[in-house]
Amino acid sequence: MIWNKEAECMSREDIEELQLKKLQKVVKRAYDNIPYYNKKYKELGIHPEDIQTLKDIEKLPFTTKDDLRESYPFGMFAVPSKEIIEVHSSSGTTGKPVVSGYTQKDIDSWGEIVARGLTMMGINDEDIIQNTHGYGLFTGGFGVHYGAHKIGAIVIPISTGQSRRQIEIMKDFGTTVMIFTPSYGMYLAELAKEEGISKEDINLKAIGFGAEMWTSEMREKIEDKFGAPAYNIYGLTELMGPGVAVECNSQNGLHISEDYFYPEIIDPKTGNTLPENTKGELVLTNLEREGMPLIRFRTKDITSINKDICKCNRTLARIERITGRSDDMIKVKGVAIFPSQIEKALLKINDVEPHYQIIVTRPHLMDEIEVKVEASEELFSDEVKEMINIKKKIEDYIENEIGIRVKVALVEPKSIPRSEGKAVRVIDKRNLH
Ligand code: DLL
Repeated sequence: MIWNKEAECMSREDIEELQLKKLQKVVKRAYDNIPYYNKKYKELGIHPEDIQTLKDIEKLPFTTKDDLRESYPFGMFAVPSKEIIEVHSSSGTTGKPVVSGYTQKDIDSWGEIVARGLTMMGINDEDIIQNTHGYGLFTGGFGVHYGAHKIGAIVIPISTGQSRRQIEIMKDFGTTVMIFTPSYGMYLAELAKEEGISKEDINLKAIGFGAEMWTSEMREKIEDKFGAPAYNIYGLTELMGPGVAVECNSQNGLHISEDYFYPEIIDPKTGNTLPENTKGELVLTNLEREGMPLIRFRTKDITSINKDICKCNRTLARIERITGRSDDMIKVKGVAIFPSQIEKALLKINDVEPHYQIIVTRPHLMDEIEVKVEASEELFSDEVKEMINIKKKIEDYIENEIGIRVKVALVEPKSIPRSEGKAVRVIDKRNLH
């Protein structure tokens, strides 16, 4: 099933024609109504009429999270506040949070893109969706909720937390779809095991997961523990929330709703646009947004774009699973490290759980990194000798993945704090910001 065949299966030519029209309109709207864009474009001598082709977007400057912070809270709104009916805000691990404002039309658009995504995962009006994303300033809860309503499914707005209750409800209500962050999914799987509930006791058809980075090994574990395929949901508060891009049942990239967002990939260092199928930083432009249209927003997320027609017949371009951030890289001894690489190494080892934390310190002007990893119950009750062997093995595997040796500390099972939203993987104690 395709939710909106007309929009999701257009020819490339038609998509581009539509995008150009929308781009011209949105640039003019931003220029006329948002002081930030007006000032910036005037300073650079840019006028909305300069956009004659899609490529002309490259003439426009980028918008960054810092620009949004400077306009905190409502400075980027393009409409009078009486037209804004809802606001959300990012979790903001660094600095002031970013606020996003929506008009009624924006909320409808949001429902539409999530409805497309849920349909891609094979979900329909017969399904029961347990939405564990937080309902609040975080976009996850409400975004999925609007989409679920649009397709007419039953949504259980349980939100995050009450974790044992989540398991009970899954079983009692006959949940067919779970929506969670990968780290919360892993936690729920662990609790289900404790409660003696197996995947056969529940009847899941699909899992929608996103909001944080994960590895393909993590997906395999989740699919195995819950006995259902898991589909990737991508989004960000600034542009809308979940649903900007969603994976279809081919599980081979996430379809981006190109009639709502114009995607580009740039070299994060030079800002130059990169060709299709090349990895770089994703830059997004809102094509439809009324409340807060952003133009060339630097997401810092590393991915690539593929415009081939998908097996599912959708023509909407696909972005590859996000594999890193152009800014969360930890540099230790000059080596760039991504948490996902450490995760990958850990998932290859049986005696540890994929619950980990990376602690970065700078004790003597030199960066040091320690990876805390939870031992499995079995290993923990074993002899010290066995623990030492495993610790060495983990150090070897990580070294193999990232090229340098890091200290590993095996910690007690369940001692690393569980997250209900995004896991805190890196604790940077260097005070570099
Ligand atoms: O995390 C929106 C969302 C909610 C997406 C629920 C999916 C499900 P923010 O809190 O603003 O919004 O965080 C956005 O999270 O720039 C990425 O770095 C990361 N992110 C989001 N989805 C994925 C994903 C929501 N599927 C930031 N894979 C983004 C990897 C993701 N990273």
